[in-house]
This record gives sequence, structure tokens and C-alpha cells, in this order.
Amino acid sequence: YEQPISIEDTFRGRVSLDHSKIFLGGIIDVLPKLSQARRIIIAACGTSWHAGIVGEYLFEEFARTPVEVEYASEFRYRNPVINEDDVIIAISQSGETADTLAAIKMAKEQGATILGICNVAGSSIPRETHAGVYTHAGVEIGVASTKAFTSQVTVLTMMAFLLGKTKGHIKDVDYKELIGELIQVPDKIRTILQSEEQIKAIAETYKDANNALYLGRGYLFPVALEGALKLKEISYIHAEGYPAAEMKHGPIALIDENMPVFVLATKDKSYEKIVSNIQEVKARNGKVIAIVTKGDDVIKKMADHVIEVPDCHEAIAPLLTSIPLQFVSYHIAVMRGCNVDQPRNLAKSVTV
Ligand code: F1P
Repeated sequence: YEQPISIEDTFRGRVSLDHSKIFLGGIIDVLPKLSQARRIIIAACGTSWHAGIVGEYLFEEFARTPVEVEYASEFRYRNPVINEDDVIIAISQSGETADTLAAIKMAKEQGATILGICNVAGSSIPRETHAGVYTHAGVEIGVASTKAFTSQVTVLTMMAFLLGKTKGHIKDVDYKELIGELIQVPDKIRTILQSEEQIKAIAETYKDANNALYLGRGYLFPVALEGALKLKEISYIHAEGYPAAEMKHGPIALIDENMPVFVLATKDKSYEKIVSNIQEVKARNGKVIAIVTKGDDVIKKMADHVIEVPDCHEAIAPLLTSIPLQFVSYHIAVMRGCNVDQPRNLAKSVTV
């Protein structure tokens, strides 16, 4: 419920009133270095890693900079090739995650430029970085990251637009339009939050499921991963997120009448393909819960349930579509009697 405000706070002072400029003071000195980077490596864990994949899609599309997204918990232990013209972006809500901290220390020793996207000012990761942009999500009480995730994606979106503009890949007119789209996100989330009763009914239907599948394409693939993680973390239901196009390479074998399949199906350039994926699930009697663009009557006729989100640019869709998935997980967890704020076995910052 706080997400419209945490995103507005993350925008504050960083977007001009006429929507023509983005100003990220924390990275202004390294913007030339970032513009010339041969590649960006994003290192993070858990939900922050999912934000990193959204970042990869954004940076490659708008700034045309190659991006690799690494689990910091793997990256730190292998022997990756790192160059002085690489920029590493560490994403961490707490700023204390031991794996992410170790990954950036290693990359720093090898001469890379290190940036941070963190929520907690003065925490260990920002202290190790050369520059960075704080998210302004405020204190996150629940262990499972929710508003921190959407604030991280907000910062990554601003950075990708700014970098794309700086590198000359985004024209002035498009820049203003993209910023205009981004700035509408808090109000659009307020609209989505009004679907609570409908989301509770969906949660009631699937609260006893043993498994769930989450599918998305393009910008919505990382949202599928994040949707599955939220369900796992707080309701202890086994869930898998997949790129929808991978379904036929394995997960389709799991689909039967007991399998709820959450499909991220808003209007974008993969829309026709995602409609085919829904048909494939329905042909195997799977239960489809589709997140769709408001007014989509085509998917409404095919899916068992639809949750509508307002129309938006496809690059903005992760910020909107992740909300109903968080919401469903929350209500399922409450109905199963789980402690939503403090799930078993999880810690807010993993410092060892
Ligand atoms: C990373 C993370 C969170 C997750 C849980 C454990 O934390 O995996 O995404 O929700 O709290 O840690 P951070 O590096 O973003 O603080």
C-alpha cells in the first residue's frame, strides 16, 4: 500500500516538473564513465537480482549498453573477467548483503567502477561504491522485499532513460514521453490497489495449491520470477517463474487441472505470443490467472481469472504488474496462517 508514496519519494527532486529532465545527482560525476562503459555487470541477490534483470532489459533497449546480471553469491566465488571499462551496479535493499558486498570488493580490486542502488543510507555497500543512487523506499518491515523492489526498478528505469538520452539513443521528444509514462506509475498503482476484494477471492481459490507457475515474456519475465519468489517466501507454496516461451521446453509437463498458472499478459509486442501460451495452458486444463491491460476482452474469455492493470508503455509494465502478484501472495499467506512479515528461515539482511 505504501508503494505509490515510496515511488514518489524515489522520484522527488530527480524529475523536472515539465518531465523533460532526469537528474540523478549521485551518479552525475560518473555519467561519462557509464556512457563509455563497454558493459554493465549487475550484481545482486534475491529480489534485488530480479530488479537487475529488469535493468538489463532497460539498459540494453534504451542505452544499447551490453549488460550481464550476476547472482552476487556466485559471482564472488568464480573467477570472472572484469575490465577497467566495466561498470558494476550492486543492487541491495539493506546495503548489507554479504555476497553483494564481497562481489563489489572483488570487482573494485580489478579496477571496475562500482555503483550502488541501495535503500539504507550509510550501509556497507554504498560505502564501498564510487557513486550511486539511493532508493527512497523507507523502512521495509517485511522480510520479503516489496516496495524496495519497485523503488529499485524505478531507479533502474530512470538510469536507463538518462543513459539512453546521454548516449543519443533517445530523442528529446521520446525522452519526455517516457518520463511522462514513468511519472504516472504511482497513480496507476493506486488504481490497482482498489482490486483488493477481487484479489482476495483469487487467493481463496488457490490457497491450498501445492505448486504454482508464473509466466512472462520480455520485461515481464523477471516479474514472473519475482511473483514466484514472493509466493515461495511468504506462503511456502512451491512456485516457479519461467519465460513463457520456455514453457514448451519443460514446465508444460507439470500442467494439469491442479496447477494455477499466473500469466503476465499486458499489451506489448509479445501479446499475440502470450495469448498462445494461455491457450496452451488451457488446452491442458491448467488454471490461468492473467494480469492484463484494462479492457482486454480477448484474454478475459480464455482465462479463469483476470486482474486488470492500467495501460502503460511496456518498459513501465514491471512496476504495475508486480503489485497484483505481491498482493495475491500476501493474501494467500494470510489465509494459510503464515507470518507474512517474518517468514520462517529468512532474514532481512543476509550478512554471512
Ligand atoms: C537480498 C535478499 C532479499 C530478500 C530477503 C533476503 O537482500 O535476497 O531480496 O527479500 O530479505 O535478502 P538485499 O541485498 O536486497 O538487502
